[in-house]
Amino acid sequence: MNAPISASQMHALLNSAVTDPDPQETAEWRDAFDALVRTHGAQRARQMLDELARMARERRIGWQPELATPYVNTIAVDQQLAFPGDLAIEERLASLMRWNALAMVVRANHSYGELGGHVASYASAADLFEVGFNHFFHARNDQHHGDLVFFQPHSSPGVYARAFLEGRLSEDDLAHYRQELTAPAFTQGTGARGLSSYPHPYLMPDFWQFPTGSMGIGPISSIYHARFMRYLTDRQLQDCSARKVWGVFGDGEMDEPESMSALTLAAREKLDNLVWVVNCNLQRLDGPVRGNGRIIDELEKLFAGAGWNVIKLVWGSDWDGLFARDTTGALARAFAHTVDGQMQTFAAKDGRFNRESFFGQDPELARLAQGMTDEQIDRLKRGGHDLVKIHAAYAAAAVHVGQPTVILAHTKKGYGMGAAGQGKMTTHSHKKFESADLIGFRNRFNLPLSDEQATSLAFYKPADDSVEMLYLKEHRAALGGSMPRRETACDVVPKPELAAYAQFAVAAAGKEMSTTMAFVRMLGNLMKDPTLGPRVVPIVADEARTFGMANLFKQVGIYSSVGQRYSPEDIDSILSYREATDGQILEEGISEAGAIASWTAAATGYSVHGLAMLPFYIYYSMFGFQRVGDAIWAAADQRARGFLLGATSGRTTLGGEGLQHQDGSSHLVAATIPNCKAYDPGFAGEMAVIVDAGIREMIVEQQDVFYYVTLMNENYAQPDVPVEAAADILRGCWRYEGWRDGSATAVQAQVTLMGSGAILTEVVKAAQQLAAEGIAAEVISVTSWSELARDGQACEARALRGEQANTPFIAQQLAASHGPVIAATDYVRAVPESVRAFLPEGRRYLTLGTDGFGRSDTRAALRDFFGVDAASIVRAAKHALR
Ligand SMILES: Cc1ncc(C[n+]2csc(CCOP(=O)(O)OP(=O)(O)O)c2C)c(N)n1
Ligand SMILES: [Mg+2]
Repeated sequence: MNAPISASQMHALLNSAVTDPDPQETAEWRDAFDALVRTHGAQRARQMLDELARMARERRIGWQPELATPYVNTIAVDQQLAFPGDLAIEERLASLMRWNALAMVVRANHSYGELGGHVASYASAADLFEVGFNHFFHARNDQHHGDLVFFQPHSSPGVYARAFLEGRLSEDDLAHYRQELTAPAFTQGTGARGLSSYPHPYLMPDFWQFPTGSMGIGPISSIYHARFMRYLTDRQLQDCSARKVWGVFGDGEMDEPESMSALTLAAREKLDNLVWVVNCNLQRLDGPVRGNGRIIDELEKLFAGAGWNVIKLVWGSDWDGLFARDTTGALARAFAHTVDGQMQTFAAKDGRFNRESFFGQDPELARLAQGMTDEQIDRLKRGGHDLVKIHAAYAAAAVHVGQPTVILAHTKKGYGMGAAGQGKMTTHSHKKFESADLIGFRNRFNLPLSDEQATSLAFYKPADDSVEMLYLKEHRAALGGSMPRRETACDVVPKPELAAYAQFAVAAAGKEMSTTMAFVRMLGNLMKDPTLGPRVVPIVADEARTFGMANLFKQVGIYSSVGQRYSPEDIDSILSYREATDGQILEEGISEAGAIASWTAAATGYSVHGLAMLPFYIYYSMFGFQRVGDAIWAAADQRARGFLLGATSGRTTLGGEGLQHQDGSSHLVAATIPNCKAYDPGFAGEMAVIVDAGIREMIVEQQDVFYYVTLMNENYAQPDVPVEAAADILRGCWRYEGWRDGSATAVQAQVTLMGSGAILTEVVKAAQQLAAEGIAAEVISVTSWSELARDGQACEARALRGEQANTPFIAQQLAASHGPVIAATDYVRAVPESVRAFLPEGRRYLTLGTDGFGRSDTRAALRDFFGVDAASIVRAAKHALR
């Protein structure tokens, strides 16, 4: 509680809405309990309550303890750690951050009204950030691998403002907020750099670590990063025990399913290295988060129910005295009836209004406010704006053991924006400030600015030798230096030769297998490599058995922070289910959102931990780009390096599964992500060449790309893949000669058949059928439509720039043949259509695809239905030759 609240106050607080049929009896019970606490202490009281709860359950009286606590601070004044800083200096610093952040946004919009930007979010979060920066967020240095901090995206101007005072960004840089292209650094390579709208590691690779711009992705990502740090520690790859993950998120953001979906995982895994600060400014973009309720209460129940340690940070220090004087519990009663929509109105109005409307609702409240001026009432702080209270909450969270902590910080949206925006419905995007508003802001925060400086939105930086600057630098130095800071230095892990782990796939000699089987065998072999093996992170979302990976359970174990506390049912089997603290597989259960967050954590280990890891997340291809595409987009922003394996891929290969499982579009989406290299290999040997090249590119050459490879579950004879074809396979297509069975008769015409993945075998059958009918065909195995299209686009772009234009690779590959070209895939037609513009001139191009909904039937029936089977390809070829 803020002040040690008396028993009667608390009683009023808890029972304000309940009518008591026998107050005397109640009083007797209360007195008895009071006496128990007084004479035998809290431990005995808890024991007694447990006993009563047990009895209540026995008698089945239908009672459940409320998960909510009163609308006051969790940390009592007498438990509050003394503030270790200089409050006045920190308050001045916070005010400067507020000012520079505001000036940056408003200036950008004075120049170009279309640029956007936000003031109100940071205005509410500034103190939450500042306490972290001054006292808690540890940067990476020689002694400490660094904390991970997720910043609320719309508050990025505040983070830039701090980087400005710390000397990391210049005034000129701030003047290029949201002008990344017009900034001189973009065009000339030197000078002011543009500052990205939100935290984007892709755009500011030495600055931002974690992309949070898409609501919900930061929260879930932070949980899986915290869990991945445990994984690294338990597997003895890196000791992360001294590091924390801090995340500041919005209260509106908590409505995102991703924000909530892994709360129980965090509690189950006892992630006490994780602290969330939910900035409860009670508003989102359109209006109140819970106008008719209280978001803090709702979140408290939710997090407590999920097993988190909840710290409510509701009221600032000036309320301590009010609570202490409130002998009848009037404040508590009032809060219990005040919903957030009303609380927002109080935030938007002045002291006089609040005296009349809030304190005026009850004579007891009015009495409490008697000695205060309207100005003092106006300045009563909410907990999330009080540096002392925030520090106490963070300190308690930092030492809490056995649970993740959430701090529910009560703030005002647009804090200090005055009539221009504080608590206003429209404050989220408010960025037009009249001169009077700016002067008001200056006065409100005692900024050392003249009228002229305030109205001209001058940035302000104190002198280097001022107490503020010395304080700021000293505190950051003690915490390892500036943050956020993204680093990329990591060791190069040598890669085994392809032949050492995948010879069986490249020299398959006609052996029947599916590309999934081949992949799993390769993965098992790779994990045996003494150097690279331990860096491999296999990730599944409850589909390991589907993909034939059950043998890995025993071989490398499933990661569990507690080992295996049961004897598995299949203990006698050689493939038994084995959980272990040093287990290597991350089995995420049925959560593609969780699995992709896990993959992102591993795929960015090279940067976040300076430790290159090699994750392979294998899943139903339909539940990847379609299901968690935005999370993959964020991983791309975070410059992830790893493999995504879309298994049971395609729309017709996965026979019986039907509409919701059959994927015809993942390659279309994958193609839209610039640093994603997407491949749809038909042969095991092609797949091996691609995976091998990916490992080299990501782990050895340390390029910021990730690979998407589709795998099939259809068994067929796998040909040898010649070593000379490797380069073409990686560029996107190669001429496959192995299909010729010698049955060709006289040459009548020529046709080229292109196909990829699941449909390559149909293309081969079609070529053989055509050849048997005397129509000479050629087969081009396409391994990546998107790489071919990108190459074509690059050639075209060079030509448009007037540079030496080379021929697109696909045109080169087709140059040796003539006649029409037929392309068939298990994806929508837009996939093969993506290369149309880059074919040699004058060649007829017909594409076959699987547009529409999938359905369940046999592969043969499905391929016939979608028109991608051998017969359809033959028909198309003959049609084109007519
Ligand atoms: C997935 C997603 N949907 C919508 C948005 C647009 N958006 C940006 S901020 C915002 C409101 C944020 O409210 P809250 O989380 O409460 O943060 P506050 O600004 O109030 O601190 C919305 C809807 C987004 N960025 N991401
Ligand atoms: Mg909010």
